Amino acid sequence: MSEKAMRPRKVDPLDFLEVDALLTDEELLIRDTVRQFVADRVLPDIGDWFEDGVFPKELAKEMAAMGLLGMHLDGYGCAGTNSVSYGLACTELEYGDSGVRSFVSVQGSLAMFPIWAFGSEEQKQDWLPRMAAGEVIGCFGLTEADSGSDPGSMRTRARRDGDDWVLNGSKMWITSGNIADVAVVWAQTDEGIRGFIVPTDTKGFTANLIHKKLSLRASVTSELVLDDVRLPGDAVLPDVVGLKGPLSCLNEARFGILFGAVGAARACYEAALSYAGERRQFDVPIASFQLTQRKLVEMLIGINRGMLVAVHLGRKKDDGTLDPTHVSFGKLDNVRMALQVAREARSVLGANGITLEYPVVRHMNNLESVYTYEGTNEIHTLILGQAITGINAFS
Ligand code: TGC
Ligand code: FAD
Repeated sequence: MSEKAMRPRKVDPLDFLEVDALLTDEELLIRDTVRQFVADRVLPDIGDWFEDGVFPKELAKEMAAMGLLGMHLDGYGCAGTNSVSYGLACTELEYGDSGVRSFVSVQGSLAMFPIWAFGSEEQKQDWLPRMAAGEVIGCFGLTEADSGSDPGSMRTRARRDGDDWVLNGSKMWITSGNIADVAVVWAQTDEGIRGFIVPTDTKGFTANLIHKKLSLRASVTSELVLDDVRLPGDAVLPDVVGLKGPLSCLNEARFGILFGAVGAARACYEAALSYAGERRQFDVPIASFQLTQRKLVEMLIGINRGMLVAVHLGRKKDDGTLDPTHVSFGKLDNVRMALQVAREARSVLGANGITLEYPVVRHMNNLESVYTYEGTNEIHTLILGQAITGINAFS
């Protein structure tokens, strides 16, 4: 066995464990392309978009042109990249803002994926190319005002009327609801929960914007109301019945989030590291205080650990060995880590940490939503608890 002596080397504070070395040239190229897009098109204006509470819809077509919508799906105009590349794109987008990553997650993983996985060939041909091109924007209606963590208790109902379906009910907290051209809506039927493709200009469909959010402000969040929405028989997704339909979509979106959260954390860490080197108190940079160094080191460890977990889970997804409980592990730990990093970074920036001049408080507030949506921290804890004990502790 040959042994190589370990020699001190210069480390990169921004890629401490050299996770980049685990990525292929193609993955790095995709990552760097999205990073440049975020630097050019998101970072200069995101503070204003957040303050004004707007998602700039024109970004949709630009991201489509880069192949980011339905990026990991094959065929139908989708880019068909591997899962690691999709994850890395999410990391870079969320470095910009969770709202931008949310838009891409919802479009690709929650609106396109169910059509791609459970739709008829006609539905796929009809919707997916236009959605990949950013011409049609989608949203995903699962949550209701009284059914969040427990979507199986949903009350939205679809009933047969001749060949048609008629939908009644409402959905709450729906990302992109007011800008969507099509909603994938999950509803109770006599056969169990089913998914419906609902063009948003259908009579009886309304989207109401949710105001006064202090988180994900650069993202559209809506209530959807379905009042006798009549759809043709072929609006139903034919290939899935039951809660496993929407839960399968969540696996995809949660996978993007476990990568994305590392990007938000990295933005906060970089801001804190740079600020700590420049800001002086007691005649020295605040980075020279042991207490500040400890904060920065905890951030460094969390981010590098999170990226290693993400790449490992991405490789498992690509080789077909990823289980939904692995995704829960990553979503739970990486989002929790990112929120801790954001809060620590906020304290390093002192008073400056509360303004939109820096990215930190924006990410911190956004991550409160990311912590809650796509399965709360508690729900993922119980999914993992059930996986290792065999005991269901949900009720
Ligand atoms: P349970 O009885 O355990 O399962 C019902 C059926 O589903 C199957 N299943 C899954 N299938 C695929 N993937 C998974 N991860 C699955 N987990 C379970 C299961 O095998 C069963 O199939 P079958 O054939 O026997 O019928 O279901 P439950 O009612 O006890 O619920 C389990 C629980 C609590 C884990 C689940 O409901 C849950 O994950 N709740 C959290 C809800 C949630 O995450 N909502 C997210 C809404 S979308 C959103 O937030 C978008 S944010 C925007 C953005 O992403 O940016
Ligand atoms: P609840 O389920 O009421 O939970 C409240 C608290 O109780 C939480 O701490 C929770 O962890 C805890 N709790 C619940 N059950 C248990 C249990 N069994 N054991 C222990 N603790 C428990 N939904 C969509 O369908 N589509 C979207 O596009 C979408 N976008 C969103 C965008 C934003 C900005 C936000 C904030 C939410 C979005 N959601 C969306 C909804 C999101 O998925 C839900 O908010 C989430 O699933 C939690 O549901 P809830 O808010 O009703 O909380």
